[in-house]
Amino acid sequence: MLLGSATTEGPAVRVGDDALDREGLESAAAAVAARIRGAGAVAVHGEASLGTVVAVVGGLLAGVPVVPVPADSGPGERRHIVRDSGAELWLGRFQEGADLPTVPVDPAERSSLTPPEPPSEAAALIMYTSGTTGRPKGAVLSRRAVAADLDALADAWAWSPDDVLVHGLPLFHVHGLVLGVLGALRAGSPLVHTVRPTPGAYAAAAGAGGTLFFGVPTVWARTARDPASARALAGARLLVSGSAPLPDTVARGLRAAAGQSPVERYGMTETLITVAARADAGRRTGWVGTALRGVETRLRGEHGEPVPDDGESVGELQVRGDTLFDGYLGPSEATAAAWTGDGWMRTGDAAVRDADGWHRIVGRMSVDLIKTGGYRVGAGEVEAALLDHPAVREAAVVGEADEDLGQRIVAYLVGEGIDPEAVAGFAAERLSRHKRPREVRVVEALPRNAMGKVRKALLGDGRG
Ligand code: MCA
Ligand code: AMP
Repeated sequence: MLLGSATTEGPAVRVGDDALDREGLESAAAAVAARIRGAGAVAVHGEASLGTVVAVVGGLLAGVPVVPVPADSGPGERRHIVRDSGAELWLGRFQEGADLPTVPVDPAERSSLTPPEPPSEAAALIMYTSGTTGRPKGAVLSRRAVAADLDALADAWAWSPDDVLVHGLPLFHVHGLVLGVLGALRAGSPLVHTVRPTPGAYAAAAGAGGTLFFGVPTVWARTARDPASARALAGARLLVSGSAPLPDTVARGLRAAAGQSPVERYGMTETLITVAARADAGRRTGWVGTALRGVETRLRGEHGEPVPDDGESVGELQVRGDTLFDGYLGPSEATAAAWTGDGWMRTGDAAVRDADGWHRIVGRMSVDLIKTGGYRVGAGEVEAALLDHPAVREAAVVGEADEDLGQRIVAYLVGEGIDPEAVAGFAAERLSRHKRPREVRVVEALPRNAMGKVRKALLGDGRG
C-alpha cells in the first residue's frame, strides 16, 4: 500500500487548526475517491489546508493521477496546468482559470469505499516543474517511485511512527507533498503542518512534541536569525534541509542557537530525493550525503567522460534507480533529452563526489534555472510572460544572490515607457507569486554576444 497501513493514535494529520485521525482521513479520502473514480486525472488546488491532504489521498486511493496546482498561480499558469495535464476534475475551492467541473472536498465527510490497490507502475502524481525555456512540464511519478523514495528516506533518517513530522512547506511540490505528507503517512508518523514555515510556528510545534523538521534553506536562515525559535528546536531528533543549497553561515547559526544543524538531502521533481545524509552521519555542511538505497549516481564531464571521486573535480551529476519519474507529458523530445544514451538521468546540477561517496552540489549547469526560496523557476518562462506586455521589447531574467531567498528574481527590461509596477501586476496575472520578479530594472539595452545571445553573466551581480 502506497500510504502504508500504520494506525496512529490521535491526529494523523494536522494542518493549522484542523486535524484528522488516520481512520477519519481514510474515510474522508474514500468519499473523494467515490466521486472521482474512473477519471483520467484530477487537479488539486494546492492550498495549505486539510482539504488538500484529503483530496490528494482520495486521488491515490482511487488510483487517479493527482495534479497538484500551485495555490498562488495566476489564472494563466493554472489554465496551462489544467489543460496540459488532461485533468478532468478540479478538487477544492474553485479558482479562476480552472475551467473544470469542481468537486468539493470536505474533511468531515465519511465513506467506507475501499477501492483495490492500483498497480505499482500506475501514475500517482503529475508534478509541474519549470525548465530553462517554455512553460512548466508535467513530470509523471509512479506509485512505485514514490514508495521506493519514501522507504529509502525512512531508512536514511530512521523515520518511524515514534516521530512527529513538522513543516509548513507548500503542498504542491515534492518537498512538502511527497516527503512532507505522503512520507509521514507511509512512515506512520503524525504530521503537523504549520500552514506557513515560520520559525515561530516551528518552535511552537517543537514545544508540542515535534521530532523531525523539514525546511528549505530560507526557512533555516530565518530560524537562525531568530535565536529564541532556534533554541526551541534544541531537543528535536532531526532537522532536514533541502531543495536548495544550505549556506554555511546558516548551519553555523543554527548550531550556535539550537545546538544542532540540519542534515541535507538532494533531489529533483523528476528524480525525487536521490542523495541524503543519514541521520547517524556527522554533519558536513554543503555536502548533501550519499546515494539513497536503490539509487546510483555518477559524475560526467562535458564530453561524457568519467570524473574522479576526489571531492574536488566537478562534473554533471547523473542518476538512475528506483525513484525516477516516467517522463514528461507531451512531446517525447523533452523526456528523451533528460536521459543519456546509456540510461542515466541528467540532473543539470554540477557536483563533486568524494571517495566515501558523499556529494556536494556546486551549482547548476544552466544560468536559466533559478532557485528562489527553494522554488525552481525557469528564466525563459518569466521572460515569455514579461514579453507579452506591450511596452516590453526585450527581457532577461536572472537570479541574483539573496541572503534570505538564496536567489532573487530580477528582470532586466528594454522598451518604451515601461512602468515597473504595471509590469509586475501584469506578471501577476500569468505567473505564480514566487516566479514574479522581485525587482524590475529598465535598461537601454541588454548585453549580447556576437550571435545576439544575451550575456546574462554581465547582468546584475554577475552570478546570472
Ligand atoms: C512573495 N512576495 C513577493 C513576491 N513573492 N513580493 C513581491 N514580489 C514577489 N515576487 C511577498 C509575499 O507575498 C509576502 O508578503 C512576503 O513577500 C513574504 O512572504 P513569505 O511567504 O514569508 O516569504 P516568501 O519570501 O514569499 O517565501 C519564502 C518561503 C517560500 C516561505 C520559504 O519561498 C517557500 O515556501 N518555499 C518553499 C518552496 C518549496 O517547497 N520548494 C520545493 C520544491 P505578505 O507578507 O504581505 O504576504 S521540490 C524540490 O525542490 C526538490 C524535490 C527538493 O529537493 O525538495
Ligand atoms: P525542483 O525541480 O524544484 O525539484 O528542484 C530541483 C533542484 O533543486 C535540483 O536540480 C537542485 O538544483 C536543487 N536542489 C535540491 N536540493 C538541493 C540541495 N540540498 N542542495 C543544493 N541544491 C539542491
